[in-house]
This record gives sequence, structure tokens and C-alpha cells, in this order.
Amino acid sequence: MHGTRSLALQTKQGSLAKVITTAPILTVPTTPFTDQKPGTSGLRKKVRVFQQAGYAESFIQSVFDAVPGHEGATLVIGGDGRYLNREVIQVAIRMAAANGFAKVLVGQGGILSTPAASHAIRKYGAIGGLVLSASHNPGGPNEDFGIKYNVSNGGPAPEPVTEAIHARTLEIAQYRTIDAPDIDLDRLGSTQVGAMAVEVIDPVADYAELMESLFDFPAIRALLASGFTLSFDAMSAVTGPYAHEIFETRLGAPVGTVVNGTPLPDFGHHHPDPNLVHARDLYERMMGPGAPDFGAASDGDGDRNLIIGRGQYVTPSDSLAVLAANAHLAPAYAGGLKGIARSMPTSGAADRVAAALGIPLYETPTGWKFFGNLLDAGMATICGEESAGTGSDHVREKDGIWAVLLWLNVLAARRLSVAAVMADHWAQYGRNYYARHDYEGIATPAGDALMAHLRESLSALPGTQTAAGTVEAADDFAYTDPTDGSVSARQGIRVLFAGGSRVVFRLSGTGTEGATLRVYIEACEPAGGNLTQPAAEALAPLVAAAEQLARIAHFTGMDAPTVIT
Ligand code: G16
Repeated sequence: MHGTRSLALQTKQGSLAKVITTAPILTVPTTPFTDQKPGTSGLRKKVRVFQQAGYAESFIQSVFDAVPGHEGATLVIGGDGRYLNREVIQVAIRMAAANGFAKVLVGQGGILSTPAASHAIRKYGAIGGLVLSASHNPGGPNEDFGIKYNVSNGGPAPEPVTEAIHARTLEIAQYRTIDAPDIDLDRLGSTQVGAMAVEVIDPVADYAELMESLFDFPAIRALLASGFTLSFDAMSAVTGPYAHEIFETRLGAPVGTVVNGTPLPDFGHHHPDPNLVHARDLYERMMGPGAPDFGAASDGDGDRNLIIGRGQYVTPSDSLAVLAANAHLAPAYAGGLKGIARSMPTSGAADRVAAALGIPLYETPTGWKFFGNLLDAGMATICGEESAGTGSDHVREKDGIWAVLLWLNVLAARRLSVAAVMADHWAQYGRNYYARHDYEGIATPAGDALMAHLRESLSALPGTQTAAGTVEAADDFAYTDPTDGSVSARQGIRVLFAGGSRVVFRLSGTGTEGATLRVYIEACEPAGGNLTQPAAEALAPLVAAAEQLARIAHFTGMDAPTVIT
């Protein structure tokens, strides 16, 4: 079926002229795909799944159908540069034109980091954005791709929206597109696609300006000029252009500070996951002789961060706590924080900071989307997750470069090493020893069976004797959003021991094959206790308790995790 769009335009003279576009709208029949339920962060699948005829189109149409008011609105589109990024962007632009959007803003080269996309949505008053990324998952023809929809506050679509999108994917019968050529994604400026304007924007400029408005750039510049050395690993992913501009150009760090700084469609065959396994090179450098003062990395789409001082790894949970405790040293947060939010599996280190500051602490399910309402309501200023995400109310996503800059701002103000900052923090607040054990690539039924076993044994767990002591309490975490009363149940099994130590079990919502079991292990040591143990030693009794209670080897057939972070 073909149609023709018309648009009434205001001419320079002020009279109304009717412009009839010639590009025909095509209505293409499709049948529902039954596997398009968004996970923890959008729809993530193997590239070959997205390459099925009509697959990406059906999901994008379902998004548009689930967003009321998109006719005449602005849409932001960008991605992390991975394989399929440019192709899906062209598809999305044509579909946006056919669905009546007035304008699309797209990052040059198809590039927009997740936090930069969030900022663009907010700055330009867009109704939302399509962020094309599978985050830290690998890229390439045999690897992963993803589409995430962000809403008008710049944040990931909250559950009611993702549920509406999913419901639509199950009933969709057609999608709309337009017969128009690809646009030149590499040339800045405006093009017309049908009746819709497409503007290719600089993906870095607005974001860099935002960062400069939040932090004390002169102080960080002075720190770097004083001989303080920094190494930032962009992991051949999206943060390369941002890091070159901000660290090297605006802050004056020497060229070479940013490594792997060119986004590649397959991330140079690596997993762009800033953890101790996939950012091993950086870790080795930071632990070796002649290490820089500060090392950091970010992930595929630029929202995660890894922080390592010379000889001192900082867990994401500790990083959240330290940043919250010291945020007042940065201009944007000098007036104090309204509250701190963390995901449930993230350690309780931030809770102690919130208590000391006399501000509320919110514990949410895993997924950045749960922070959006708290930030919008002005209830929280800083949020963080154990999965290497930290951010604030400057956007509605976690933000890797923001976290690095806040750390640098803190170090510039305190003139201490990372190790000294950590030692000082633990001495004041105590230490939450922490690790996450991932069992990747297990069969989905095996993962489900393990969780079912834990759920069935919940009521019997309190009182159970383990190597880590007696289980005090156990539950299946449920969250009631304090802003709208919405309830999210079955968010992970918590097993609690005396003094706040705990083990948490849940299945990942971001994998693309089989299931990944995540076991989060946390041992609390109060101030004045033994604060300098190797983490693996401090956690060993809880690791044994986790095996005893969940029978991990029995259900997964694995006697060790595939990744420990
Ligand atoms: C996403 C979410 C995060 C979540 C992480 C891990 O991050 O935005 O909130 O913590 O996945 O989720 P899961 O444990 O379900 O795999 P990203 O960086 O992948 O977008």
C-alpha cells in the first residue's frame, strides 16, 4: 500500500505554503516475532537475528506504535558504531519519516554514546531516542546487536513502556517506511527525507560542553600539568572520540593518554567490557612498575566505567560510595546531594555514606531504568550499580566519562593517590569486600531450575548453618517505586547474614545466548576491623555458603565461575 505525506510549512514571507513530498510511504506486511521482549536494557540479540527480514523494522515500528504523540516530534538516533549500526540507522530514519516524526537528530558517523544520546534528547526536547548498542557485548557479524528506546527524560524506557512495546511486537501486522535513499551520515548538516528533516550532529560537542559545566576543568588541567598521569582505554568502542576531545584536547593530557581510541565495528575482536577480564591489559599496566597514577576504561556504548589507581583496583560499588562522599568537591554537586540510589546487588558501601550525610538511600532492581523516576523527582542525585555504572542527574543514563571526570576532580581537590583515598574511605566508613561471580553460557532451563530451587527453599533458609555463619534472613527482592507505586517483583534472591554480609543470586537480563547466573558476594567489615585483606580471602566463606545454598555445580555443571569481577 502506498501513501503520500503532505506538510504545511511556514515560508520566509510568513505565508503558508503546501509542500507535497513525492517520496511514497510504503506499508509493508510483517508477522510478529515472538522473541522481542526487551531485557534489562533494550532488545539485544545476535546480529544474524537482527538480519532476518523485517526483524529490526518490526521492533522499531512497535516502539513507534507504543509512543503516543510522535507525529511532529523530534527523535534522536545514534549508536556505538558496532557492526550493523549504520544499516539500522538508515532503516530507522526512513521509518521515522514514514511515521510522521518532524525531525531526526543523528550523530555523525552514526555515533552517539549512550550518555551523549541521553543528553541530546534532553537538550533538544526530543520525544525520545533510539540507541543502537549491545553495550559491553562483543560486536561483529557473529556477535551482538541491540536497540534500546529512551524516553523524553533521556532515560531508558521504564517498564510500562517496554511492556507496551513488547505487547505491540506480538500483534504487529505491518510497518511503515519510505522509499528514499540513504543519507550521508558522515556529513554534518541537514537533509530532507520525505517530509522529515534529518540533522547530522557532532556527537561530541554538546556532551563535552556539559562535562565542562559540571567539573572544575582548570583544577583537573592543573593536576594533569603537575605530572599526574592518566591512561584511558576506550576499548575500540564509542568513547574514543569523546575521550580524545575531553582528556587530551580540553584538559591537556598528552596525546597517547587515550588508547584504543577509534571505534571499530568489531571492537578489535574484543569484548568492550571494562572489567578485570576484558580490560586485563589496563589492569596489568596499573599493577606493574611505572604504572600511571590513574587508569580507566569504558564500554561499548560509553555508559560503564572501570577505575584503577596505581596498584589499587576500585570496585564499582566502592567507586559509587567514594564519589558520593566526595561529590561536593565538584562544582555541580557543591550544594550537596539529595539522595543516593543503588541497585539491589550493589554493595551497601554507599548506604553508609548516605547515613553519614543524612540523605536517603534508595535500593532499586538492576537496570538503570529504575533510577529515572527518582532523578526526575529530585529524590536522588547520584546513582550507581555494581555492573560498573555510575551517574548523576546531569543525564538519565550511567556515564563512564562522567565517572572518570568526577574521580579526577576529587583527586585534583584532595591531591591524594587513589589508594590513599580508598584507605581513608574505609577507615571512616568500614569496607564492603565485594565480588561478582558470573556463570556464563549455561542452558536456560538449568538457570531457571537453580532459581526455582532457591525460591522454593526461601522460607527454610533462615537459621541454616553455613561456612559464613547462620543465615539471618532471605527473600526474593521486590521494589515499589516511591514515585508512582509501580511494583517490580522477583528481582533476585537475597541471603542475608549478620552484620550486613550477604549473597545475592539472579539471572542476567542482558545476555544473548543461554543464561548467565550472577552471584554477588559481599562481606561487611566495620571501621576499625581488618580492612586490608585480599578480597578473595575475605569472601571465601560466603562463596562456600553460596555453593551450599544454591547447589551451583549441581545445576550448572560448572565448578567455577567464568568471570569474576
Ligand atoms: C545494563 C543495565 C544495567 C545493568 C547491567 C547488567 O547495563 O543498564 O542497569 O546493571 O545491564 O544487567 P544484567 O545483570 O541483567 O546483565 P549495560 O551497560 O549493559 O546497558
